[in-house]
Amino acid sequence: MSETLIEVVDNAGIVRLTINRPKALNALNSNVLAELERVLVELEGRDDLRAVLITGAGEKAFVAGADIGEMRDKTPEQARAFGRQALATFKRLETLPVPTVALVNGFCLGGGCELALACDWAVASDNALFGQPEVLLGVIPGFGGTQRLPRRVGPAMALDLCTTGRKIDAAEALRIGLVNRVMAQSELEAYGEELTQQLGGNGPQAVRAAKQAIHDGLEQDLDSALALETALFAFCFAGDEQKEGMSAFVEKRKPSF
Ligand code: DAK
Repeated sequence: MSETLIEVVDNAGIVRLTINRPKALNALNSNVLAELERVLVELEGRDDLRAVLITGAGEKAFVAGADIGEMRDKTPEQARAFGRQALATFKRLETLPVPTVALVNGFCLGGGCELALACDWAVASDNALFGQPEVLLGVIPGFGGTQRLPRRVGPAMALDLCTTGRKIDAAEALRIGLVNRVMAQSELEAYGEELTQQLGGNGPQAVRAAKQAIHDGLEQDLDSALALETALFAFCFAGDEQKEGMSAFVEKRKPSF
């Protein structure tokens, strides 16, 4: 029987995905990417989806990058196809309508860092190492790193990381805004669970609207983006969720979403 490359655990719409190639530090080869895409396509259509967490198997790595052995002999055309496959998959992850959390439990390099960048949240263990070391291999990031990294941390730091290939520790990743939280590795799992439960417990329509407003708004000029916010704000009043949330506050009870 073939190995499960992406383990999926679904707890009432809070879905945990584990990239399962620990012997290769969860490096992304075409099979992993194809399997990830298949799983994401299934998740895309689900109305009951609340949050998605993605992590790497084992205690050493989130993802140590694209699979170097697989890439080594590629022609430019094959490299283009590989890059397109990964970009399409990462776009699916980025545009899932619910919050996505990268739980970074170790090496987060190259394509691994790019995978984390395609998530809304990144939470890291204090032994995690981040970087875009592609120039050390004679290439550049090919899974969105040259575009998502500057949008996350600014062009100066993105240029620093992409042209030196240096690795940064979790504390520096936190300082530059690459990750949201850093903690001891022993606390990471519990925090991931707590965070996704928290995200999943909030009003699902409102959480989706907040994500859409931020993601889509960043692609627009400010006036259009503010108009989008108003439209989504008004949309929140169209369903039961806002009535329940505000009634619960007035009635001094917890909302039931
Ligand atoms: N690919 C394939 N195998 C990898 C790997 C990777 N990225 N990273 C680690 N492994 C494998 C190692 O080969 C080793 O396998 P065995 O020898 O045991 O069979 C196993 O994982 C354990 O690794 P190490 O023995 O090296 O473990 P260490 O603790 O000593 O070192 C390390 C850990 C993460 C520092 C080291 O493994 C390392 O430097 N790994 C490579 C990190 C890296 O350079 N990542 C970026 C890869 S490039 C594109 C353009 C560019 C890209 C993609 C597409 N297009 C335009 C299409 C590039 C993307 C990248 O991500």
